[in-house]
Amino acid sequence: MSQRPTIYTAPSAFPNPQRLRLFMHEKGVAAEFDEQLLDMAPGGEQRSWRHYRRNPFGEAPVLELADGTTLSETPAIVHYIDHSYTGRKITGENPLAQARDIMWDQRCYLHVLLPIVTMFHVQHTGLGFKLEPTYNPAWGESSRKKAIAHAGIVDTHLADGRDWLAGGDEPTFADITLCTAVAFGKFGPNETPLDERFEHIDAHWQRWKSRDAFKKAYGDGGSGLDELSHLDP
Ligand SMILES: N[C@@H](CCC(=O)N[C@@H](CS)C(=O)NCC(=O)O)C(=O)O
Repeated sequence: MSQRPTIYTAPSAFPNPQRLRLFMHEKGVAAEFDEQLLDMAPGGEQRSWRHYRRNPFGEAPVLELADGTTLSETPAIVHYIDHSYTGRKITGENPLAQARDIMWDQRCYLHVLLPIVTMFHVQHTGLGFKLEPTYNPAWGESSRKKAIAHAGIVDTHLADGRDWLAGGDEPTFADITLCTAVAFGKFGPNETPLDERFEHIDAHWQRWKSRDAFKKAYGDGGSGLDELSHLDP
């Protein structure tokens, strides 16, 4: 067993492992972890009994500590690493900042990213029928409308001149979630480019694209987005 912690992730097109990867580069701790890429599709390694032993929900990302302890759910992994390693607290420096980060993260995750993910899974059969039992285009279209409507609320929040959702000088975890939602909206069949539709979300996306952490996190060339294919990490 490795003496270093391991993160089980996926190519950068997959938004939840990418939330973790972007966080780790923003925190500056990526080099302290071993990273194992799951193939996701078509092999579906994440749906094998080996991975179910790490995470009974069969999803990525997963953190495995050197003693074999496993953690799943991106915010839980992020919370653990943010508080176990030195450096800027990406999830907020004090209780109020942390609460604001959770508030905006929940809004961006539940009301923007998750509906786009749902659309991908039910409208385009996502990772294939081996993994996705449901094909329901109407559900997908409803999810898409939900994501767009709620992105409009996020855009209005960003319109007061702030750079980042919680109002500070640097991005917090909620901004990471919004970034991956924008990227996934632009991915392949999703055709929901929130940056094209919303001025302040576009500015937020452009701000992300100029950050080192973004270039490193998306530098694998696995995002499926042409505009990120020439990143120089
Ligand atoms: N709530 C989980 C969601 C994890 C999740 O949906 N991961 C996706 C990748 S973005 C996955 O593993 N999908 C593969 C599958 O469901 O088979 C988290 O925050 O980590």
